[in-house]
Parts: sequence; structure tokens; C-alpha cells
Amino acid sequence: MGLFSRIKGALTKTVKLLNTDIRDIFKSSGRLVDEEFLGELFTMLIKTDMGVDTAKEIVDEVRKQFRGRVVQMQDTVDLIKSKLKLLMTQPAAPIICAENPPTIIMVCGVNGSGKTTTIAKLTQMFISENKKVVLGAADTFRAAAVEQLTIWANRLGAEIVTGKSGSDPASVAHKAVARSVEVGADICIIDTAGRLQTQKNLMMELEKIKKVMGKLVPNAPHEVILILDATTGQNGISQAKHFTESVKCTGIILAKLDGTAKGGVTVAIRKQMNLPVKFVGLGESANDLAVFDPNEFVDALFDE
Ligand SMILES: Nc1nc2c(ncn2[C@@H]2O[C@H](COP(=O)(O)OP(=O)(O)O)[C@@H](O)[C@H]2O)c(=O)[nH]1
Ligand SMILES: [Mg+2]
Repeated sequence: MGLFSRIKGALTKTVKLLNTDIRDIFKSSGRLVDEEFLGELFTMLIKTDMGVDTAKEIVDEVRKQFRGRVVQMQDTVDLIKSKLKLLMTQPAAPIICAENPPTIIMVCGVNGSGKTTTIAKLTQMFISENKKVVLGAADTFRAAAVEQLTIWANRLGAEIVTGKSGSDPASVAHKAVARSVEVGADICIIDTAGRLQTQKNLMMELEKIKKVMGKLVPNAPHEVILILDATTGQNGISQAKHFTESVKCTGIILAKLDGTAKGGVTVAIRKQMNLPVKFVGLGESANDLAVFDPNEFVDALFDE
């Protein structure tokens, strides 16, 4: 399956919601663009979790272009799409690699957002590019977390560095980075325990984990990736803001885009955060990761 159809497949629920609503708004003929119409359009956009600001901006654009005229559905959809694409513009943002390997990637986020699974997906991607990957299991809170990452590492063919349960996550991160230097790895990815942005001490711990890496490899970590769970919709954005303040994230991976009707949250993230969305997660297997492309995303959103 091509990337476009995979993204489209994952967005099925959001796409259904949008396309059903927009057909309802238009029925079979064109409509006069008045405040009633614009109100219906606003409600439709809001339902996808793209956020009030974004929805308002789009409705304003439709008002500006079409007010007082009778418009057809396709013209409206085209205008919404071009506005959305503009709002979501971001630099083409694959993983920023270090000038000299290893490239160190730290992964953080709240509990259950999809950190460990996303690390497996990234590992799979790098290994398919013939890169050597070392993983650091710095989620030392739960033995099950280390086990989960170990299973992935063995399955995918990556080396893994672990510590004792309950040990200092910064020391595990340190060990993993040291090991990746020692074995000449291209990539080192550090898993961390889930934490809430409100847990001050745990956020400080994250800063410590981050700092320790820079002592071994210049400018490490080269990427600090925040994993957001798309199904949490707008809540994810306040999380993102706090994590960014604390550990200066360099990008977002939006997990679980499949199975949510809140796919519009991607738009809100792009609009409200000054961070690129690097990849989206489209399922639970190691292959279910797609590079995020705003144009492709918006096309998929309105393509039935
Ligand atoms: N459908 C779907 N499930 C996912 C995705 N990413 C992770 N999950 C599931 O979400 C749950 C939590 O993932 P996990 O990686 O353990 O989260 P962590 O606590 O942040 O490390 C697991 O059941 C994963 O299989 C995704 O992109 N799509
Ligand atoms: Mg985990």
C-alpha cells in the first residue's frame, strides 16, 4: 500500500466525519455563504479537534472569499484545503543527524502515549537504511518497560543497554550513549519513563537525562522527540507546551493517528506549536510509521 493510502486509511474516522458533515451542509446544490452557513462550517471543523483558532481562521477565509455568493462544495473544500496547507507549512523535517555519528535521540512523553512502540518503529526504519542502532532502556520505573523494549530490540536486530529496575535513568542513558560510541553505532535512541508535565521532579529528571548525554557526545541529544497520542486531541497540546519548555523538544511524533476521529488535532499542533511533526504513527506494528507531510495529510483528510 502506498503512503498516501496508508495515511488515508488511518484517518478514516476523521475523513468520514468531515465528508459526511460537508455533504450535509451542501445537500446536493450550492449554498449561499451567509453567517448560518459559516456557523455550520465552523461546527464541522471543530469536531475534528483542529481547535477554535484554526477553525475560525478558515471560516474567516471562506467569508472573505465567498460571502454573499452561492458556492459549490468543491470550491469550498478547495479553499479550506489550501488554507490548511498554508497553516501547516513546516520545514521538511526528517531526523536531524549529527555531523559525526552517533546521532542521539531522546524520546519523551506521558504514560502510554506510544513512546516505546514508536522507538521500535524508528529502529525498524533506521535498520532498513542499514544503520546500526543502540537502544537505551532508561524507563527504569517498570520492569515491564525494559522487557518490552528488549523484545523489540531482539526482534529488530538492535543492541540494547539496560539498567537494574529502579536504577538511575540518567546512568542508563549515559551507558547507552557510551556503548553506541564504543560500537560505532549510527543511532542511539533513549526511551524514558512516561511522566506528566506537572510532575516537577520528574521533569527535572528528564533534564538531567538530557544533560548527561551531552557530556559524551557533542550537542547530544540531537533530537528530543515528544510522542503525543493523537486520541487525546487538544489535551496533547498543553502537554507539548510544557515538555517543550522543560527539555526543549525538537519535534513531535503523533502516535495513534489511526482509530481517532480527532485527526484535526494535527492541524492544531502545527498551528500552536513551533515544532515540526516529524512522523505519524499509524498502528501497532514496527512498520506503522509514516513521514509527516502536511500537503499529503490535508489531501488525505478530504479525499474520499
Ligand atoms: N493503534 C495504535 N496503537 C499504538 C500506536 N502506538 C502505540 N500504540 C499502542 O499504545 C499502547 C502504549 O504504547 P507504548 O509504546 O507502550 O507507550 P509508552 O508507555 O509511551 O511507551 C500500546 O498498546 C501500543 O501498542 C499507534 O500508532 N497506533
Ligand atoms: Mg514505554
